[in-house]
Amino acid sequence: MALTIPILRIRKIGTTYYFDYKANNKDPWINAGSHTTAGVPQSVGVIVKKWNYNYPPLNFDCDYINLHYINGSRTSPVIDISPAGKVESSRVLWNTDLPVGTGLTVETNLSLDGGATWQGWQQVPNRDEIPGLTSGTELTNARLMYKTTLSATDTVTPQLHDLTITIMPTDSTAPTVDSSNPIDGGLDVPIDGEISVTFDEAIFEGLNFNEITVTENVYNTAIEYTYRIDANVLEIAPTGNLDYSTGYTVHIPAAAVDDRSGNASETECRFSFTTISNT
Ligand SMILES: [Ca+2]
Repeated sequence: MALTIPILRIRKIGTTYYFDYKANNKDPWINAGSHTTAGVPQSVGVIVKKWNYNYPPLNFDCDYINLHYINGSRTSPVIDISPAGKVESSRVLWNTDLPVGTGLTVETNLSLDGGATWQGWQQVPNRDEIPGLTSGTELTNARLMYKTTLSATDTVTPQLHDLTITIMPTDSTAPTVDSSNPIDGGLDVPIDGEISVTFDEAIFEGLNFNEITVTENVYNTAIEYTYRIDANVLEIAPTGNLDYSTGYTVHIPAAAVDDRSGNASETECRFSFTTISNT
C-alpha cells in the first residue's frame, strides 16, 4: 500500500471541525470526517492511509487520520459498504492507549438505502458485531458511518491508534478441486500410498459423498478404502495395497462435498494414475 502525504484542510463551523484532504492540488477535496469539541484539538495528525479494500473479506482500515485531542467525538465520512454483497459476519476492532481517567466509545450508524435514512447511532463493544450487520443482511445499497468519542482528563490524552471494520460476505461459491495426488496421468505411483484431493476451501461430506469411487481400470473393480477429511483435503486410503503396474481411476461426483456454507460441489472430478512396476 502506497503511503501518500496529502493536503489537509480544516474547516470550523460552531464547535465542529471538518477535515478534508486530497492527494494533489488539482483533485477535489475528500471528506475525512469531523471532530466536535468544546475546546480546540490539541494537534491533528496527517492522513497516512487510504481506504484499504480487500475482497473477500471486505476489510477496510479506517486509520487514515489520526487525532490527538482533548474531549470530543469524531465522525467518519460515509463509507460505501455495498461491495460486501451479503453479510456473513462483521466485526469492529480497535487499539487504544487509554490512561487512567480516560475513555473511548465507538458507535456505528447504518443506512440500507444509500444514506437517505439512517438507523441511528449504536454503541459497539470492541471486537463485536456491527449493529444491524447481522448474518444475511443484504448490502446492495448500504452505507456505514462510525463515531469515536474520547474523554480525557486535563493532563492525559487518550489515543485511538487504529480502527478496523471487517465485513465477511456470504459464501455462495461452490468448492472446486485444486489438485490431486497422484496427479491425473501419474506414473510409478506407490502401491501403499494414500490418495489426496485438495479443494480450494474447507469441505464437508455432501449428498453424494458415498458415491466417491476408486476403481481398477481394466475390470472396473471398486477398491475398498477408508477416508478422512482434513480442512480442504480429502484423504483416501485404500484398505489393502494396490496391484503393481495397474491403472486406477478416482471419481468424485458432483455434490460429493459441501463447503462451510452448504454450497455443494458442482462439477465432477475424475483422475487416473498407474502404479509402479514390481521390478
Ligand atoms: Ca465456497
